[in-house]
Amino acid sequence: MKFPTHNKKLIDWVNKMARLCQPDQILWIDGSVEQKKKIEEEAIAGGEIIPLNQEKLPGCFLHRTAPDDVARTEHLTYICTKRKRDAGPNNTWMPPQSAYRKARAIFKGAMRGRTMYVIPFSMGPVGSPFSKIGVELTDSKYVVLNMLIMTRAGEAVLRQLEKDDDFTKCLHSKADLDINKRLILHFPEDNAIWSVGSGYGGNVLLGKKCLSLRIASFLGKQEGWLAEHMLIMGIEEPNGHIEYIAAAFPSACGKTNLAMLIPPEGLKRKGYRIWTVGDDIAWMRIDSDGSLWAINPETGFFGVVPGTNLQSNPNMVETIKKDTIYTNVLLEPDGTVWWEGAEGGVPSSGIDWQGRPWKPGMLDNEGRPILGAHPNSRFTTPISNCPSASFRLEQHHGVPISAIVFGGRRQRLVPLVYESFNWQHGVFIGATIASELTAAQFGKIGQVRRDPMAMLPFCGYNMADYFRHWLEMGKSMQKPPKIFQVNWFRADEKGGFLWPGFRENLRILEWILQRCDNRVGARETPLGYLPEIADIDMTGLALAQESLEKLFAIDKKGWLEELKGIKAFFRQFKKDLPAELWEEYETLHRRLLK
Ligand code: GTP
Ligand code: SPV
Ligand code: MN
Repeated sequence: MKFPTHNKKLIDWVNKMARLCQPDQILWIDGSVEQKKKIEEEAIAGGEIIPLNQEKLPGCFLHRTAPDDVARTEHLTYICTKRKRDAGPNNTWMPPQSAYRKARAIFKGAMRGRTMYVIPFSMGPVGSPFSKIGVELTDSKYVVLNMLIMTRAGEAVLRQLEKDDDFTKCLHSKADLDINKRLILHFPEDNAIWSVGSGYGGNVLLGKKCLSLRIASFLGKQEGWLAEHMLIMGIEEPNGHIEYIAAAFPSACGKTNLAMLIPPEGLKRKGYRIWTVGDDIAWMRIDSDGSLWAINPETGFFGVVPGTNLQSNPNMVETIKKDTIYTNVLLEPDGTVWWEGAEGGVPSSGIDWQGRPWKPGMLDNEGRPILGAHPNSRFTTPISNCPSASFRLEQHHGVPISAIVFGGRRQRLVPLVYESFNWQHGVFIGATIASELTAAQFGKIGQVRRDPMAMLPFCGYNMADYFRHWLEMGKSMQKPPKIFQVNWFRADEKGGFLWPGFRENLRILEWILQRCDNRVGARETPLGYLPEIADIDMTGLALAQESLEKLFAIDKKGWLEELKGIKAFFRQFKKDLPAELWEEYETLHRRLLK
């Protein structure tokens, strides 16, 4: 066949993988509108996607995954380094040899009767010093259509590969979507990813978590930069000045919602405006000015659908009206879609996310309501359609970061916001955040687990080395960003949220920015700097004084308990854990006992 590239490494690899998977044909994705249309038509004909009402939702489609393939399967996700030590205690490890052998048996002939698509893609603007190139081979049209939204894919990337033949080799096949033959394998030392047996987002859009976090974090350690599970947003102040922050929260803990918030009524008079750079991944490097700069390597949002409405996220409601692929939501009779927590009323009937007739109030065998949309149903939508999209998305050097924010979902203990004493203490805070599990990962919802920097499922190497890398990055900067922790999810005794969250979170971001340029004081506590309640602008928010006090209360006994969990977590790393983190642990312990 004729190849649209001269890159011999690429041609040889495509041929080799085709011999393994045995597709009927190979098609190179060029990024053209015509080719995309053709693939859409074929995907419709084959039932892989359902076109939605094109008058109300132009360019939108619905896709349903298998009922056991609706979230990332962390227990089937492996880091395959030669030495087990290099994957660390928090990753599931398999030696590369046996991983390749196991997977090869599943990939063998898996694409028979199918087309193998070759998707050349760039994470980050093509040609930027931040960017990395990948090539994904897949037998899924759904993956192709999603990758065209989430990444810069096609011709321009192939041209870039003529100059520089370094790329991440990404192989994916749905095979027979059997959970017992599902493997998501990362080979950081070979710059390769093999994923088989799944059709769900994070498992198969290999540019996302697999390349941009697991492989990229490994590369970042070697090359001196950071790949993080963070949103990036710009906050424009009334004088026109824009400050950028990056924030890491675990899956389904509010990154997308925060990244594009609209200021609350009470703060409108101040004239703030939010610019969205990214909602999930940040690549950050130290630029020639000695400060930290970030890009979002993606071009789309793969966001949680349920709960998206005009109250929670008006910018997203606008964004997903066109050019959007919906996965696992309810189909209404008029060809539109619905989900729990959508705008407007509940439809009187529809087809649920599993393709079954649905009516409100239906119960399953155990008497629980049958949901119209899966709790982890998702939309894939271009950032360029978002009304708050930053004008700096294509800039090759990204945006300068003033503050780094860590957060989790904690009903108790963690205050609404506090600031670290310094970078090292900030790294300790990031390394010890914990969160309650959500529907974004298989597991028991609500259970608290430690999720350092929200990277537990995404760090492609030993987390002890990752912490050391964070400490070193801080030393290499002239003016490192300040580090904060937030918790939007603190609850009262009945489990109700004490803080209204969503757009009201801007009030906390305002305090954070004021701290960044020393415009406001703070209270020194054992945990770090806490705000004086009076310094947070509460105009237009009727929050009982009692709730406010609870939001900032420090439960010393509770924290001493928490330290036990932290100790157990740190101990897993044995001698590899940087001494600085034990030092922070000890000083926090002492401060709490005082
Ligand atoms: P991933 O895409 O999985 O990485 O998730 P994410 O971090 O982008 O989470 P997202 O913004 O999609 O929010 C997930 C859930 O958290 C939604 O159901 C929201 O309703 C809820 N949520 C977001 N922000 C807030 C908040 O400030 N307060 C409360 N109580 N809930 C929130
Ligand atoms: C997450 O789970 O953090 C996501 C969704 O952003 S997925 O791409 O499936 O990982
Ligand atoms: Mn995420």
